[in-house]
Amino acid sequence: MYYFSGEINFIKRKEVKQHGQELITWKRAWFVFRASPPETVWYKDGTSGRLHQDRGGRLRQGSWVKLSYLCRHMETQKPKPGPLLAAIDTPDDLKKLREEQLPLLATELRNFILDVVSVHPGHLGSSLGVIELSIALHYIFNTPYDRLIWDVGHQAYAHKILTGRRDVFHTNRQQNGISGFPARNESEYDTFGTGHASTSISAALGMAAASELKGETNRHHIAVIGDGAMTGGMAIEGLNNAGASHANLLIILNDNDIAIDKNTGAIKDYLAKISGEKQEKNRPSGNYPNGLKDNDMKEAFLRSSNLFEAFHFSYFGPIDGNDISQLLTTLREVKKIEGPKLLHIITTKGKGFEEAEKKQTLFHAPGRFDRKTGALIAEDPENRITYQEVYGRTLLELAEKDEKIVAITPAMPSGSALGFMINKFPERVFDVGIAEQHAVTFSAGLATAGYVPFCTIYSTFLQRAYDQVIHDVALQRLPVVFGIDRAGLVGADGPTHHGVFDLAFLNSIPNMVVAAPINEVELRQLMFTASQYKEGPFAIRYPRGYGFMKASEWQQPFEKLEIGKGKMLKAGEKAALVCLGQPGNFALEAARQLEKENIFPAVFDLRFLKPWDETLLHHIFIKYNRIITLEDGVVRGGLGTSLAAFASLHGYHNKIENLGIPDKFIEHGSKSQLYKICNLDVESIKNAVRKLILP
Ligand SMILES: Cc1ncc(C[n+]2csc(CCOP(=O)(O)OP(=O)(O)O)c2C)c(N)n1
Repeated sequence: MYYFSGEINFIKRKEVKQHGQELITWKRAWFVFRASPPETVWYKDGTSGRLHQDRGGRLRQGSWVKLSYLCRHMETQKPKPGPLLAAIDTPDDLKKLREEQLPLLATELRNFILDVVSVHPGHLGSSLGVIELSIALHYIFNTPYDRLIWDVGHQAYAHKILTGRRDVFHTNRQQNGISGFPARNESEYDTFGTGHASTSISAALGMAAASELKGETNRHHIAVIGDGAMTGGMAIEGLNNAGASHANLLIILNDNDIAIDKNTGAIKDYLAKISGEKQEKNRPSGNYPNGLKDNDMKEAFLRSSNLFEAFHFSYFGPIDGNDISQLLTTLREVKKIEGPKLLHIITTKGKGFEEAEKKQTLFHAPGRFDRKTGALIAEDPENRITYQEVYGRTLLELAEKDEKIVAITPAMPSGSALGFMINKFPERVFDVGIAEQHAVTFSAGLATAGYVPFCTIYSTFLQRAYDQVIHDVALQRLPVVFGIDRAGLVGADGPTHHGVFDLAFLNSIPNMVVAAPINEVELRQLMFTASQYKEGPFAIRYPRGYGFMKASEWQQPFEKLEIGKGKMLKAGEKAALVCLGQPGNFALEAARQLEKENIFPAVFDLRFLKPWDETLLHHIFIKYNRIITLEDGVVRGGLGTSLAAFASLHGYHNKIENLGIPDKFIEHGSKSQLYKICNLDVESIKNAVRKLILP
């Protein structure tokens, strides 16, 4: 059985020829090769080929892939675990190790994670920081009977490797591979699916309440939550609820003093204070174990925290969370204590890899990097620029012209490229913590006072703030600009992070403008247009990563766009491709390629879902008998079903096909793989047009 899976880098431009004919040229190709041949090989330009396996199990040349070239790279893909780790398939195997062996196991785990993540990109620093904790928890507790929940879940790699996924860990975040986050359908050890922050306390409390109802008094429920996630509203709601209960709940506060970027807010300051100051030794109250032995442990147990005790939690710590023996001793004692309790541990994000410790933000999710030096291996952008950078740079330009422009981010300043504005106008950028609901209402407050807030939130996290968008912004027609980052399919982060619902959920809110740029210039023009719009909220959703234009082309002079106006991108006949946002580029390419088959679909870009261009829509329905809609969002409630409703309302009987995200959750994989699954890739669009047009 082969488990090859990963990425090949072609250092030089390479041409593969067959029968003297050039079939494909690339600089870089991705491949996925798993169990049963033949498997599809995907290339960056969206084309695919096939690999074959001969009877002896050796790969041989497929129709046009140069095998010797591929094999050389593929054989390096599967990492080898150290001897202790190689023997651990479940936590029962872990428990067979002696305590003295655990630090060595931690080293092996660290090396293994680094070997894999340096080649198959994923989250890194957070997992490196909790390796000792992961070992200690599975060593002391009886998982999966005892419930362990990882908040956000991006730090759960060691947990995954220790719970049966070592041999598939190198498939992490790839299509058909394991998820980058805990997922209930992947393992019984993943008791709760995570990806979004601050949910672990509520989920663990719910499980603890269920155990109480069932009389399972010996069952433990453990939520591991970072200092960043602890600032989220849900975490505080969970604390509030749990503190008034008798739940057998242990919260482990993993305090590494950083979120993705610098952590912000008063809780952060408070944690720093209680971590640093000499604590008073006489705790006023609490139910403490008697068997405390060494001085360190006594210290840990005798400390106090006003904040968590105000929530009726027994507070322990802070202790060194990268010290296995301290963790083991403390967890053994804490385990004996009933009711809600919180253990505060201090860890180092990126622990054990120098570059990751030094550059913690960069190594949160670094992409590919040199395993030895930590040097990042830059993606080859082919002289392109990301939408995020266009957004960040444009926002700065706008802010330079208008002092009322401010930016808001819920803990994602780097991800959303707000650094440009932070450098120049730090006082006009508000990082409000992992607090999307608050971010939206806070923006609404700024708007009431005449400011022009660019509330910049990833599409997937805006889901959290739906009521705030409706109640605090749209209902009051407050001119908040929503910069909806990473809209559409995001790729390897998978279903917890795909930004595919925003079109549908914003579409139904009155007073909203909802726009999606087809390219980088249009993003810029929409931002300019939105900055001058005073009638209510204006949402601009743009995709993750590189766009379609050359890096030198995006910075066009500002131009105000007519709100609600779409445009024709390509004239045609019989069929019309009606697009919203970046899928317009795929539609254009499909239409160009179809010309060779004498099929000439027209291509339209609506640009605005709301208000949309009714005049243009009537024109399309009258002129083109067959219509295909394309959107990088769920069809239900988005462009697709809205257009069908429009047809029905106006008595049109055109044949309509809707391409977009179907009514199911889309797994992780590369963006091009996922587009294909959703029939949004060029080939699928061509097929849809052929099917609709040909008799
Ligand atoms: C609701 C939500 N908002 C934003 C994010 C993006 N995000 C992922 S990890 C992270 C930082 C988490 O910090 P912390 O809890 O301290 O964990 P650490 O990475 O430091 O281990 C953020 C903001 C998210 N996952 N969910």
